[in-house]
Amino acid sequence: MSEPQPVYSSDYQPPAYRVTHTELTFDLDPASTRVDARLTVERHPEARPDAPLFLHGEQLELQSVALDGQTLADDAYRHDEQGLTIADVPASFTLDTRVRVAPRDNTALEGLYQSSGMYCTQCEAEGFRRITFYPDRPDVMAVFRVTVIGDAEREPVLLANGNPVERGELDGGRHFVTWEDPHPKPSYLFALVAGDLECVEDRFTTMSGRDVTLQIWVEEDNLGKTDHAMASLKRAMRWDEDTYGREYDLDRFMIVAVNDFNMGAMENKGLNIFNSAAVLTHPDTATDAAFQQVEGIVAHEYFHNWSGNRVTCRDWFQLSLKEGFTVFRDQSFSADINSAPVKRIQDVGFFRTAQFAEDAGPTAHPVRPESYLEITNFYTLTVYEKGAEVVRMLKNLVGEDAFRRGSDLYFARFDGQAVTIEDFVGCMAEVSGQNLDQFMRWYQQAGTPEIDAHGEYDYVNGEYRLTLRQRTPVTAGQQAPEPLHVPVRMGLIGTRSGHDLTLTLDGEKCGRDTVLHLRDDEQTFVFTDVSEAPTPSLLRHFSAPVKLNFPYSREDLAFLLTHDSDGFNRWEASQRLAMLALNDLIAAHRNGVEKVMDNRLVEAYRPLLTSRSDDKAVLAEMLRLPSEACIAESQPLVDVDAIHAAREFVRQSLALALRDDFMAVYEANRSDAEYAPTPAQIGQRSLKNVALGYLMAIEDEAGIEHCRAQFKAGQNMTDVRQALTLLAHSSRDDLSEPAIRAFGEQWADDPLVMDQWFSLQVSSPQEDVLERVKQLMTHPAFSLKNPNKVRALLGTFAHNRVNFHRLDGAGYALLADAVIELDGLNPEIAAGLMTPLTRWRRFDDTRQALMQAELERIKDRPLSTNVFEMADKALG
Ligand code: B3K
Ligand code: ZN
Repeated sequence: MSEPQPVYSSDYQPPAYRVTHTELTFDLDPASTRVDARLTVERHPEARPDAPLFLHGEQLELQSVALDGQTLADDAYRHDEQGLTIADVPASFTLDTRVRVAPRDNTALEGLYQSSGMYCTQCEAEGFRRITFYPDRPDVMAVFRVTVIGDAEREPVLLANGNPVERGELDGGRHFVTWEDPHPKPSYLFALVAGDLECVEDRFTTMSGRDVTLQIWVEEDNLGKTDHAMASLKRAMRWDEDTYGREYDLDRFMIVAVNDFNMGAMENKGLNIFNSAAVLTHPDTATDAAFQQVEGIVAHEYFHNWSGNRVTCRDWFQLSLKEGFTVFRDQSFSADINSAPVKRIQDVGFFRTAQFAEDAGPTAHPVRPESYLEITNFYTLTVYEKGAEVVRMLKNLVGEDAFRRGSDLYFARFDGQAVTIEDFVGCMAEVSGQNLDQFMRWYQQAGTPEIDAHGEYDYVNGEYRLTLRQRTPVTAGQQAPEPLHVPVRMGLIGTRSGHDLTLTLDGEKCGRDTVLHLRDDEQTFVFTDVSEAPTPSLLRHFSAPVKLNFPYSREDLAFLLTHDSDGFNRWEASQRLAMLALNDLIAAHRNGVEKVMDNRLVEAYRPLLTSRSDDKAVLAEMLRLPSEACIAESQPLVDVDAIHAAREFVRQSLALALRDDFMAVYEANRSDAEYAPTPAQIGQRSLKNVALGYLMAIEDEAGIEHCRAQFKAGQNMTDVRQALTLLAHSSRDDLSEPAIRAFGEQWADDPLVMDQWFSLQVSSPQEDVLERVKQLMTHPAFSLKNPNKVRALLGTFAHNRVNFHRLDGAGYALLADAVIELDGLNPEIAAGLMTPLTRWRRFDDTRQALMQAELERIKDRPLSTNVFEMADKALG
């Protein structure tokens, strides 16, 4: 195979031909599905008359091509690995092609494939070219009419985008349904589903009074697991009307759950296809976290109907135009209907761990990348989550009101078009009158900016001078990063009074909380009329995706932890305080010095445990120590063992010192109330389970009894799974093994619960985990062909810090073997799985050498472009 060629953003050319109408007929068969396509094609008025027509097409068995009804001879076109080129075509014409594809053999799960016997599709980004010959690019938008023919018994349900317009019986026990989608769409939004499915139906009346049918299609056994997704969908539809003025635009909205799916879900027009893990819930089988995830993903895909479908991307470099904006929209939705501070704390906690790591590694790229080998590798935390942070900053910069006017303008002006990030930001600049040119660098520069801050209080003049200095690290392809426009939300808290002080900046009063605009490398902000020495509360709500350094003392942090009026920053203070203690212990471990617990952390925790705060979820987050991965991000070089030892030491010291308080919290927060995924209940369970975790860290006898009882009698999966995880991770086999066995037997027939069973076993800190992974790979419920299983078992293991990074390299070898094998089946999942190996430069010499060797072993194989690109970048 020839070496894959990069695609560059700067090479963009508008399409020479557009397709106005696309008519497809699928005659379904597992081994040989016939796909007939009739495209109505027009040459772009500005294209050269001799421009050839190019249609993408991969892994298609071509049977015939006809232009305006005339079958083309073999020498009238060229057919190669990439597609079909016809040199000589008129200005407008129809093109008929017939191809065959084999859904049964499609293990990559891109294009048309089979999952648990049903047919389904995944076309974003470039899967449609595995279905038929087509200009498979988002800036070609057509109206689709689709006929699906299947076996009336095996596939009683035949779905595609839009509305059904015709159906009927055919010979040989076959039947068909024809669907029409009136909204022009790019090929990546095409979808088809066929199988033996049942549906749960509901209705929604839109703000203009239109009646919409809502359907969730599932396998019969799962009919009892759709309530929460349906309720979430209706909430999301209402929220988008209230918050963005966006109304749904078809007569029906369908969701289908499939078991084999590469990611969470896909926003195909009117026919969203979901990983069953992202739609099915039941209190007995899904945790609170899963309920919240389903709510967020259902909303996310629904919101794409406007941010993505009605207004789409000109090319795949603009991916964050739809993804960053839609993640921001789903985060805002979840914050609005749940606890807003907790949502922000959880999102930021994840972001700073995972996206910061990506931004600091060899696969770092800007929110809008400039080149790629394989676009599938760019559905990243940077494009999605950092992209969402950039939209959040925009909103903070232009203000709530202008942001809404800007989004209204964007949707109105570009409805039905394929556009760029400039078009979006341009609307915000236009309505707000602000110059956002410098802001655009957020889309162009990779790497996490660092801000060093320091402040000085001048008693005599009542002035506080805050100096902020920013720098963005050099990353591949970006040697001289330029200063960014950074919104820094902040307040000053009077150290004596404990209250937010009124701020006066440049002679202007600006309330008790303001946004500083940092634009230069270094800027000093002078606050006047500062009546008492303040402690600054900086980067409130994490107002920019940066690392902020401020020389806070432990006393400052203990003070902020109780007095900051911003709930997010109270949590932030708890994490910073814990980090100071952890850093001392990491150093002690490395230097072989005896570890001593920082009593100030204990004293900061004590009042939290007795507080009557009604936001139990925030409290739970404050009591949770930073994860090992999060701690690792703050270290210049990752010392896996020292981090683990330090964190365990802090956990156990806190548990010993505050044992009775943790026990009291645990006991006070048990409840017999019927399960509901409400913020209040979720917060209470979360706090109770954090307390149980501390008790189990010291294997407290009464704690163990509580844990066993909770496992046996738990009223919901949240409690059962938490108890099981604690038992499974304990050092005592008599606690772990019987519980693991009982749970595995009880849930053997439920694939989503078995995913949890795989995952909780291999996230254990105990030493036998690698052997367990190997053994579980042979378990009948495991399959390398199912992405959820791969993520649950191998993905979880690769994030198990102590066990994946074993000093003998066996963890790395196991992952590399899996990547190689999986690459032959599903390149997208294989490439994602190898991410932890790409971070090799962050570790000690021994581990670096071992990881590098595995990457080289991978790279020496014949590979998919996906895995090649990852290995090449990692080693490059
Ligand atoms: N847009 C899809 C992602 C498709 C990824 C394809 N490899 C899901 C989402 O972001 O909503
Ligand atoms: Zn999305």
